[in-house]
Amino acid sequence: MIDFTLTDEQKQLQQLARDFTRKEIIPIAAEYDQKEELPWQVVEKAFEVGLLNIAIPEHAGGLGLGMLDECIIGEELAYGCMGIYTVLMASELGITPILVGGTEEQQKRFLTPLTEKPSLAAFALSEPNNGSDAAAMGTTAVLDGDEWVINGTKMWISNGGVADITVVFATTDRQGGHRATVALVVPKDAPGFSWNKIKHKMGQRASLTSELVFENVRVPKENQLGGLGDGFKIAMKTLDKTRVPVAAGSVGVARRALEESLKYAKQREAFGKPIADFQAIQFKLANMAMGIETGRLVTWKAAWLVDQGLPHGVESAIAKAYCSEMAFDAANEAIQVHGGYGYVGEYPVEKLLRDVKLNQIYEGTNEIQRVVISRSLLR
Ligand code: COS
Repeated sequence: MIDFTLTDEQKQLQQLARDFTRKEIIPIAAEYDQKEELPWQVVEKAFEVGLLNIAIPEHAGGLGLGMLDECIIGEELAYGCMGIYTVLMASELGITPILVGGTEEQQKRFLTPLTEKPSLAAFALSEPNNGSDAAAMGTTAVLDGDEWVINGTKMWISNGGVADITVVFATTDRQGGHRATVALVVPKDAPGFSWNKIKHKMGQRASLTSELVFENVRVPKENQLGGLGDGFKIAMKTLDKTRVPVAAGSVGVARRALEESLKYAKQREAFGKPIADFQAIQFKLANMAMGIETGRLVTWKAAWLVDQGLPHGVESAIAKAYCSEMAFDAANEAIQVHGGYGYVGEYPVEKLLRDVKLNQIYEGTNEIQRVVISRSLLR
């Protein structure tokens, strides 16, 4: 049976996120984009209303919301600002390896504190010289008695440094490939752990992106998720899930692009009538609507598969790649509809394009999504 009806609870979550976006995100989005600063007050308010770290299961003190819930909320938040949404989304990304690879005791130990005060998690896989070939990581973990000692540098880490906990992927043998990888939970205050903010990003400037440096950082063996050699697979299983909220955010950006374009096209006149009366503009609007509708469907389908515990890696890759490209096109066309005004900061559409460009890159480039999809076709 197929049913696209949202439950009453999901409708309430959607309304909550929509109101939150209108009240707390839209009014400050441009300012924090310009300042290149993470608006911590939004994290605090999201915590207050129950929109932060929503995937933490009930046994660890959280709401235990599902992936479809996360996508419904994510579309609304990203409508207001993709960068601010990334702050919250990246925290769910940081939580997910603990859900995928952690024991119930570890989930309680690491995640319950995140339910007690406004706090973020982070996920540290990419490195300065290594992104798509994730198994070839250079950050090392050496066992010394009952402790892991971590050395190396991670790059492009959302919430990096401000997160209370960071899941760090490291290798115990650089020649050992994915079978020598390990996933370790590192607390923010671990001695030897430092970070540097990456500045002058093109977009998503309200989200903090950092380089993380590990110099003989020690964590107890109990902070290891899964077994020795499981690190890479935990990362892959995590990304198979967390690419879906990237797709949902992209749909939110595309919806904003359409709504801004509709508003402008009805009010701007050319040749004696609103530009919305011209088929050249109408077709752009129609194309945006077609992309949003199809994008939301693939996203919700992938989310549903995650929630059902069914295989979802290919569908999440399709949703992530399709939606991020659809949203980039929608933002680009929104600028075209706005003409010169779209190219300057006075209208929000140029920010949509800058922000959503990253959706084609992070959580695996869209080329990597096509690797995942085509490998499954050819298997
Ligand atoms: N779930 C579970 N296991 C998986 C998996 C998945 N999605 N993908 C691969 N594996 C397993 C394989 O089954 C294989 O296991 P065995 O050796 O036991 O048979 C192992 O992991 C290695 O798989 P594979 O050889 O396919 O890995 P590759 O090195 O070829 O890498 C890609 C596969 C390219 C898909 C992977 O490196 C990737 O996703 N890269 C992008 C990383 C990324 O998204 N970075 C963004 C960081 S977050 S901003």
